[in-house]
Amino acid sequence: MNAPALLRAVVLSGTGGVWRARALDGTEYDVTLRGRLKQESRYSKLAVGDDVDIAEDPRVGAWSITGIHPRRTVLARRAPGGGRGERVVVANVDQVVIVFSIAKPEPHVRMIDRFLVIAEGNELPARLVVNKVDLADDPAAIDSLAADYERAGYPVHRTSVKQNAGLDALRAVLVNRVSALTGPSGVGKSSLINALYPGLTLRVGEISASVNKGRHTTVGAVLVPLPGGGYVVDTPGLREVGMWGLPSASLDHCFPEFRPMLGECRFQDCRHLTEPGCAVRALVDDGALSAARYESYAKLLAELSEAEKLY
Ligand SMILES: Nc1nc2c(ncn2[C@@H]2O[C@H](COP(=O)(O)OP(=O)(O)OP(=O)(O)O)[C@@H](O)[C@H]2O)c(=O)[nH]1
Ligand SMILES: [Mg+2]
Ligand SMILES: [Zn+2]
Repeated sequence: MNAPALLRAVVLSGTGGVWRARALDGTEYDVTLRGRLKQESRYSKLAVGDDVDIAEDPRVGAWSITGIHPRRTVLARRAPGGGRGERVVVANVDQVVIVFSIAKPEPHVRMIDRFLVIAEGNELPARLVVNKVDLADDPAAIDSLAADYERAGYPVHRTSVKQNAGLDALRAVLVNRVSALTGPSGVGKSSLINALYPGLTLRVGEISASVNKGRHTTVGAVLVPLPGGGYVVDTPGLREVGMWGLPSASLDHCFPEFRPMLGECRFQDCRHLTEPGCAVRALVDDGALSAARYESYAKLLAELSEAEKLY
C-alpha cells in the first residue's frame, strides 16, 4: 500500500483528544493522535501553534497527526521553583502584542511591565499598542508614557479605533506572524481586531466560547487565522502563563534597558536594591533609567523572591 500523502498544517486549537489543524491552503481538519504515536512522549506534548504533518487513514477516513516539526519558540508555563515539567501554552509565537489604553481604563504600568517580563522570560519580542489616543486630554501624556518603553527598545503603536488612527501600521506588523495579543479588559482588543479585519467575525476574547458551541470543548489557547496571512492567538490571558519559574536572579535581564549595566555593579550578584556600587540604581537616580520601570522591577523581584521561598 502506498504511504498516504502528508499535508503540512498548523494546530489551531485542541480539546486534549481532538485537535483542529489548518492546512496551508486554509482547509481545516479535525485530527487525532492515534496508536503508537500517542504513546511517544513528544506527541503527548502537542500544543496549539505546532507545525505538524497530517495524513488521512484510508481505512477509516479519519485524519491523524503523523509528525511535529521543530518549534521556533514556546510560550510556556514553567513549574514553580524553576523545576522541570513546563507546559507549552502556545508554540511558535512570533511576538507578544500588549494592548492598553491611554484612558478608560487608565494605563496600569505595573501590569504592562509584568506582561513584558513574561515575553522576555520566553525570549519573545514584544510591542505595545496604546489605544484610545482620541481620549487623551494632553497628547504629551501619550509620548511620555511611550518614552519609557521606546527607550527600552519596544516598538509602541499609537492607535484609535474611533479615529481610524495607526491601524494600517499595526496591521502591517501582524501579517504573516503569530501574535499573542494581550492586555487588560476594556482597552479595545476586540474593537481593534474588528477594525483591522472587518471580515473577521470572531471576536478575540470570545473565540473560545464560540468554538465551544461545537462538539468539543476547547481548552487553552486558540489560534485565529488572519485574512492576508498570520494568526492572532487568543489565550485566556498571559496571566495564565505567569512569571512562575522565572528565577528571581534573572529578572534584571528581562528589563532590556538594564542589560548594558548588568556587569557594572560592584557585587556580581547585585539585586539592584540597596547594594552599594549598584550601576542600575545610579542610572535610576540620575534619571537616565525610568523610575517607573525600576519600581516594577523591584515589585516583581519581591514577588519572585517570595515565591522562591515556598519551594
Ligand atoms: N474612544 C475610544 N473607545 C474605544 C476605542 N477602542 C475601543 N473603544 C471602546 O472601548 C470599549 C471596550 O472595547 P473592547 O474592544 O470590548 O475591549 P477589549 O479589550 O476587547 O475588552 P475585553 O474583551 O473585556 O478584554 C468599547 O466600548 C469600545 O467601543 C478607541 O480607540 N477610542
Ligand atoms: Mg474583547
Ligand atoms: Zn546592581
